[in-house]
Amino acid sequence: MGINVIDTIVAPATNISTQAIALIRISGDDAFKIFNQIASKPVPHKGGIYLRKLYEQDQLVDEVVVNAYVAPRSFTGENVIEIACHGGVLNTNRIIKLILNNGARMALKGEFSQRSFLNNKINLIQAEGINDLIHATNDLALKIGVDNMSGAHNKAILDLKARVMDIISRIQVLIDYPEYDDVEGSSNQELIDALININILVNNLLTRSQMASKSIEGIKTAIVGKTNVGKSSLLNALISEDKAIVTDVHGTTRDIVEGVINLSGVTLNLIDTAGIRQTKDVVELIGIKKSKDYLNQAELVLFVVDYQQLNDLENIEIFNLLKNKNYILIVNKADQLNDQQQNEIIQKHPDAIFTSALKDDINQLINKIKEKYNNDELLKSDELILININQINLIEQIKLKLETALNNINNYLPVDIINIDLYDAWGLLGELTGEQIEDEIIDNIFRKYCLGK
Ligand SMILES: Nc1nc2c(ncn2[C@@H]2O[C@H](COP(=O)(O)OP(=O)(O)OP(=O)(O)O)[C@@H](O)[C@H]2O)c(=O)[nH]1
Ligand SMILES: [Mg+2]
Repeated sequence: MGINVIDTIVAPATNISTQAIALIRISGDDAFKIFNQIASKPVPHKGGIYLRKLYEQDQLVDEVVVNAYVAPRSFTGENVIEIACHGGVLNTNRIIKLILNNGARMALKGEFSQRSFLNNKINLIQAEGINDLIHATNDLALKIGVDNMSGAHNKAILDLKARVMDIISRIQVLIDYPEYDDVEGSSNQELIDALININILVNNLLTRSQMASKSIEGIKTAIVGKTNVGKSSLLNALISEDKAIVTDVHGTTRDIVEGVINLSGVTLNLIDTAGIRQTKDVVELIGIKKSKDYLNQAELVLFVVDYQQLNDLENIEIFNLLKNKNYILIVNKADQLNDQQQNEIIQKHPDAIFTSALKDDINQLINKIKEKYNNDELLKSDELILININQINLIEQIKLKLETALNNINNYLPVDIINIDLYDAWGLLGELTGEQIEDEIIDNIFRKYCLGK
């Protein structure tokens, strides 16, 4: 069962806080009727902007500006009244309560977008785009959100659907009219070629989407190294915050400290770990064990060393742990090194980069990370990119169905079997845009949105 879309709903579209103006949105058949019950003078049943006083019985509540939209010409496709009222917490809540008392129901999270979708104002990719836009934490997420919200790439999915349907119908002709075995475009080779082309498109979509999704969700990054080399200082410099405790005592960090850094095309989820060294301190040992666990789990390791002990036994042990890992070797405390010392290091470790966490000099590191996760292509891409887990799951399933179809056709399986997988792929494409999708799934998708959205 889907949500009840007959009710007229209300919700704040801005945070409820002390602010100049708050926005309250009413949507549904009775939007005008309900508003007019509390307004000094009715808002006429036509679009426009109106200044009105609101009353509770005879008592003045607020003076507000109203944006009125008549169905279907609104975001939700329903009658909509948007009230810009004065933004105090008490005031906003009082007006919402007044509207509730006059017959509206509180909207569920994301219900405005859901109604917009159900009324065919936007498709699911656009709805997800709006949500991505609101929650964007880096430029890439923002770009994808805007693109998808605007429907700029809807055509990509429609085009894929059309291509799959085209093959389905060519095969259907072969099934229905076996005597016409020379229908144009229906030879085995022609069907195979067409399918290969679709597979390439779907593969590219999946690769782009997975890369973008990973860069937005965040790369699991562990800051690892011996004690006192400046790991915690580096975390603080990266996130521009004094989050981790820094002292000149070896073994300062015992438990992990987390931080996030958003670069334009990539987000890193950072973990500062306890320095690795020989110790008898039980608490510290637990911390060191954790450090090694995080090192193993990390997708990127920032391996911090200082010049003096670069090649000692403990660092060699860490180098060994990093053998098959993606890591950056960071020589910190570079402010204490002269050019000759830096050159010596570069000769032995050409990939080493130099930082001074103390002086906030971490440019080399930032550039290295940007280089590693170069998402310029994605940032400039004018192709469809999808970043939500459920969307990426769907693309993976579509890919599998299309690959099965291609294998089957290559192995000369009967054409009606091939069409089963193609139909599945076509249906799954429809789920991406929300055409073929169950009410309950729709409900789940929209409940993760903000209230008032
Ligand atoms: N000169 C200089 N000192 C630094 C630099 N980075 C950190 N330090 C100092 O080195 C000492 C240790 O720094 P931390 O950041 O606590 O080192 P850590 O690697 O987290 O140490 P543990 O938590 O004990 O493993 C502190 O006194 C810092 O001020 C740097 O770039 N240059
Ligand atoms: Mg530390």
